[in-house]
Amino acid sequence: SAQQPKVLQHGAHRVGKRTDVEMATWRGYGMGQFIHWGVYSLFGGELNGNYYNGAAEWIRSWKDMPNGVYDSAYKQFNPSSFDATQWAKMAKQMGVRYVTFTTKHHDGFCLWPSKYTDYTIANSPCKKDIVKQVVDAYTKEGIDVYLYFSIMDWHNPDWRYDLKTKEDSVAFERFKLFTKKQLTELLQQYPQTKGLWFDGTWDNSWKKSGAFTDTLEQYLKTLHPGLIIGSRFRADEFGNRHVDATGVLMGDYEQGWERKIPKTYADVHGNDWDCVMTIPENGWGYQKKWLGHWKTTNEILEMTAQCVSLGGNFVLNFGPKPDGTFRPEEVEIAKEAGEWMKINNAAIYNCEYAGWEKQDWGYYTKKTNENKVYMIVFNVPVSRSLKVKPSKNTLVDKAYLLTAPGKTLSLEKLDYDASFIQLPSAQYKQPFVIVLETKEGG
Ligand code: FHN
Repeated sequence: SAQQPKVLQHGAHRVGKRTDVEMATWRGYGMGQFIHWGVYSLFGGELNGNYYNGAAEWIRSWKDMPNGVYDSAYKQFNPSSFDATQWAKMAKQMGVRYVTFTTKHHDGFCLWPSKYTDYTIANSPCKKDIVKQVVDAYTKEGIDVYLYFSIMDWHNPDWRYDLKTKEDSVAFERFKLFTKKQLTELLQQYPQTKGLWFDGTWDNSWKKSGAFTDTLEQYLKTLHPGLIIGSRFRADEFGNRHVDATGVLMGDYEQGWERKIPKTYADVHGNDWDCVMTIPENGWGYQKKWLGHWKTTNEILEMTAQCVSLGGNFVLNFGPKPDGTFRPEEVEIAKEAGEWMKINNAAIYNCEYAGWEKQDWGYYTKKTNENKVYMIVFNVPVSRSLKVKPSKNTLVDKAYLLTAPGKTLSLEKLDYDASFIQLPSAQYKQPFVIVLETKEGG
């Protein structure tokens, strides 16, 4: 007999995308910024001249880290040059439209003065409420703020990786309450928050708490209507994460695209999604030495275009130094990306998957609710002929460079459904955008 779909109590509560205005705004962001900052930044991946061969924000877990050294390091956290307004202005210039900021990473250190633990910024020499300053400064610049929060908390004695004994369960009950109180506190103290970005939710203890995670998510959303929470938060009653036992996404968008980008639209299964990316190969918190390859601005812009062309947002991570300033490479990337975005953002903001067959020169994006498709060109062939093949029943009416709207580019029809655009002879040193005005037909 045919298999009946499982009836889940704590599975997804919605099939398909959210249709509200908050989520439409999220969908239109195009580009975002991630910031990892905390006690780990003090180490910068180094301990007594040795470099940690892992992501710098994980250094507390390094076998060479002597007991207690990390957990008392916050007493040195004193970012004398931290200026949230400067951060927000740099982000604004770069052209990002949302930021995700680490309120608490796996080490458990809180960058806001939480009432529920002493392990906070209030007890460091810094004393400032960093989260408040970031939220206020970015909001003032018109950049939406999302709060990163790690459920896994290495500092809290009640945290458990698994629930094997009665004692584990008792401790974890306390931990769940602590988590609920901290999240409530964050939403109440920083009401401008648009969403919560959860992490550290992969352990058995959390996966065995499906009912709790579901109830908590609903509670947070009641507390803060419109709140956006991705698929990393909860589990269903069988311990499935991201996608429930019936195959439906749990959460407002797919949060699994970390340091990887889907190749085709089929890969995103009709969900909203964003990709979070590091500039060096791996590592989110400040690393004194960037070993290996780190991405150029053009690589970053290409990733942005690729994400938007497949209906997602691209989020670039920054790891500020312990003094609160950004390393020069990050400042440079933000500046260069911003210069490009200033000219070309029409092809990134409020754009979506165009549904046209991808071509080798780059990426198509489509302006939501408009008859405009953009070609973001990264590779100009020696022939300077760019093939354009619209989706079925769409015709290209007019083509022009985004920077020269008055000069129409000629379209040479190839067959019933494709054309060549001949580019003017010039040196193409930067990625650029061609606008296609479209109409129904064909
Ligand atoms: O372990 C963390 C890591 O340190 C970093 O915060 C990233 C960001 O997406 N999330 C976790 C790994 O998935």
